[in-house]
Amino acid sequence: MYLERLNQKLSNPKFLLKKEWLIQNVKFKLKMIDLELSEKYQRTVMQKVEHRIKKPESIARKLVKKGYKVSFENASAKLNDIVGIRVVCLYSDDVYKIAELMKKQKDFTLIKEKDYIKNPKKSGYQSLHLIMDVPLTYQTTTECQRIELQIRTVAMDFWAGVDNHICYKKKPEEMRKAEEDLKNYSAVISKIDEQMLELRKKVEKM
Ligand code: 0O2
Repeated sequence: MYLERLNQKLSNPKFLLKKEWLIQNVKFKLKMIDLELSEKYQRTVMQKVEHRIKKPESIARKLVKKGYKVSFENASAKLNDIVGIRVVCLYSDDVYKIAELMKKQKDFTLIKEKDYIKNPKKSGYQSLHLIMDVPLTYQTTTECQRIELQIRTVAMDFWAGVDNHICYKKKPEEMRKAEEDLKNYSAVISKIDEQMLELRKKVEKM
């Protein structure tokens, strides 16, 4: 019944329109950043930008996991990633360039930064997360809406995709070996990212 009520509220047209507006607002900002960086460095910086609105079942699961009652109010107040936007780029230094420019946006407020590149998660997951509040103004009212922006390299994204498929949110015993392997591959990914960056820098000097 809780899930049904949550479902109803999450499929409300006004709710969905606001989320769509929020996504477009952030994507425009990212497009500006991409143009600025591409002009400055004379190469493509963002490889892809994608978004998703978290599904009701996933919201409910996350609320329960965090020890909250399943409700629309708790979802809005307690979860940072009902709207998630992901930017994927080639090189690890681009991740920080994009993040710096996002943090400079006067109308966006940085709530939390999680650097899982400098400090990967136990699983081996690497990505930079910016939790931000974005204002949406309609008539005389401004409402802040939260987003989770994930910025990472193609290699980190590849790793996360495989982890999502094989291990993440699945915890049976037989996954132990796969988890261990994935953790090792995360270190390999890190090394490759470093080498690709060195290679780019070498070529830039030529
Ligand atoms: P989904 O299905 O991608 O939406 P907090 O922000 O501290 O209140 P939260 O949101 O659990 O708590 O923070 P965390 O750990 O930073 O995770 C945020 C998101 O990062 C996750 O959202 C995943 O998208 C991604 N993530 C985190 N850890 C891993 C990991 O080990 N492997 C993979 N593949 N992705 C990870 P959701 O809601 O868990 O999942």
